[in-house]
Amino acid sequence: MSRERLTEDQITTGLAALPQWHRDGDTIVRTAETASFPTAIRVVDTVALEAERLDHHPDIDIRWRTLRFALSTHSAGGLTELDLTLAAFIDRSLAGAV
Ligand code: HBI
Repeated sequence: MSRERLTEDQITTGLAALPQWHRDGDTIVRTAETASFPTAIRVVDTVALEAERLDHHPDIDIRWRTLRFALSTHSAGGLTELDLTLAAFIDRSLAGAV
């Protein structure tokens, strides 16, 4: 998967399919309230395995049941297809956990 920095148009198009995420400069961010702390940790574990598979890792903040994910491609200095792909995976992992 490409680590080429996305254009503004590509980012806008990509975020249209990710309504739970918002742009913060070169990062996209999502928070979610999960059903319980163990549920939150299970989501993080699922995401961690996919992050390893993609060799692309989110910043994750865990506060009781609230998870905050932040994605950016550090090596590209901005957003890439990897960020959008992992964001969609995180959304799927959260479905049924919130
Ligand atoms: N995760 N978010 C993010 N950004 C990167 O540039 C990155 C990563 N995980 C591993 C990784 N890069 C390695 O492929 C090396 O580029 C460090």
